[in-house]
Amino acid sequence: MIKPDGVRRGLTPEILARIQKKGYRVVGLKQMVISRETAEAHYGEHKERPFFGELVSFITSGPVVALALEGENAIAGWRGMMGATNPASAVPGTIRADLATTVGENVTHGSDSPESAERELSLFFKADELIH
Ligand code: D4T
Repeated sequence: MIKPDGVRRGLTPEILARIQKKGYRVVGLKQMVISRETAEAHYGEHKERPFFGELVSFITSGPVVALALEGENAIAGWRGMMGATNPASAVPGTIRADLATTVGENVTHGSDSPESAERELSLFFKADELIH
């Protein structure tokens, strides 16, 4: 997902270009504003964390671009392309190192397991919206 900061800053084409150059297939792509209810479901695992409220406010603060990517080792590979959650610790060349400065607004999100990918994709896409 390209988060609202990334979309607001006009970084969508830059991020899509990185995905294309890497070689992942974009099987779903949708710009949308996430409802509070969907945001709370999406970030359910962080419910007890002190930053949960801010996280939900931020992710619903403007349009995001939801992406469904396919490719060999796409989950680990995309997380590698994003870099560490905190841009200050991210390795140069990663999206967060190159394009972000704060942990709260770190441009992109990626599912961290096949189970979370399945859960998250079903929050944002209907089955017939994906091209396989
Ligand atoms: P996401 O889920 O956005 O891909 O991020 P990560 O998988 O890299 O990181 P995470 O789950 O630990 O955090 C989710 C989300 O919360 C924001 N965040 C995180 C924050 O605002 N303050 C914090 O202290 C932390 C740890 C950033 C990403």
